Amino acid sequence: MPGKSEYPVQLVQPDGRRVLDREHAALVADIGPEQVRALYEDMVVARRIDLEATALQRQGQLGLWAPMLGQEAAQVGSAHALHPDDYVFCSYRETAVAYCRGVPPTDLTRLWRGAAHHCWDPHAVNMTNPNIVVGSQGLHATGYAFAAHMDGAEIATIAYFGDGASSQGDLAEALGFAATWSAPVVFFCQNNQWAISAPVRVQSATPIARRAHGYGMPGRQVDGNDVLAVLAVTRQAIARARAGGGPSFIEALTYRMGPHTTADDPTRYRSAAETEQWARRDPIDRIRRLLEREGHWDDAFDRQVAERSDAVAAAVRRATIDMPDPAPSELFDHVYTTPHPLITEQRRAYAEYLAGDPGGSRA
Ligand SMILES: Cc1ncc(C[n+]2csc(CCOP(=O)(O)OP(=O)(O)O)c2C)c(N)n1
Repeated sequence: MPGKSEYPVQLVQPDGRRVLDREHAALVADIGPEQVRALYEDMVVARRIDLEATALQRQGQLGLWAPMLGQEAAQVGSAHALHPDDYVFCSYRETAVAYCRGVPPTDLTRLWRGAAHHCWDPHAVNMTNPNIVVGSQGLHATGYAFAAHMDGAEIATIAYFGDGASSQGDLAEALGFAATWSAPVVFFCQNNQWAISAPVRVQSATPIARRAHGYGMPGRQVDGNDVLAVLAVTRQAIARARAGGGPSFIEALTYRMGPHTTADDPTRYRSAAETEQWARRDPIDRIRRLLEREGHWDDAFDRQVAERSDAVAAAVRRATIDMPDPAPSELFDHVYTTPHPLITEQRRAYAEYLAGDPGGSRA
């Protein structure tokens, strides 16, 4: 039997009823109806951006997209726990986190169109760009956090990664270092049950959060489709890190409702029954039910959120399609910070090739 502290923290049930958990409810005591509506709105807008980007890929406007459909509460809840001076180290799926950090929605698709080297300016929002190297962001977050700690800066970092990434050596190194050196980092695992076609049961024989204890840091599971519960546990972990208490580990139990990326077909490896079961725990429906039950839902609000989502999605679509194609030679601009003879030669040869003389004078 797991002890009480091993049950996933939950504050709102799928039907919208509150859970009696005074300890964690106290961490979000300041979140009244207006703030719940704001969390709801962020989840709806982020989902709309995500669906628009998926459609843009299907229409040939993006090379690839990694949908976060179903993971809105894990991302919006945790992002709202962060301070502006905290630093986010993400994977490739944190669209809702980026939106909550203040990334202009029109920047979110830039990299995925294959027409820019980055999506947004990381320094403007204290959040790295999409990172494809699975698990590496744990090391980056730990290094930044440790440096901040040595500088005496009272900030935290947060590393977002998936259940599959928890099997990477990079993560093990990051957890070990962060714990022994008390680095102010929060390891935020979105356990969305799948790493492409590999189910979570092949990643870990115990709940992933329990592994944190072996490294010497608190680890806690949370219902990742419950935005208030995620906000509560992330606030606790961020406060601990900022106060010098060291790292923590959060495992948010959620579900990737869509494909791994637009290049994937999940019907090849998982059942419709499983997906339907998780659809009944939809994070957005849950907060709508809470607002309805507690008398804070009305048609005007519903309309206002829908109109805002449509406007943001239209702006994302326009900006994506209007993105200018870069000059082919830009490919060589960011390889080294200073000129390099090999790159200079490659740039010259490529320009020659494009000019229709692939062999050039050496042919
Ligand atoms: C170091 C490394 N190994 C393998 C891959 C290929 N790869 C891309 S995504 C992925 C699965 C990651 O799953 P998970 O960490 O659970 O995150 P999710 O995609 O579910 O958000 C893999 C193996 C990679 N990008 N980087």
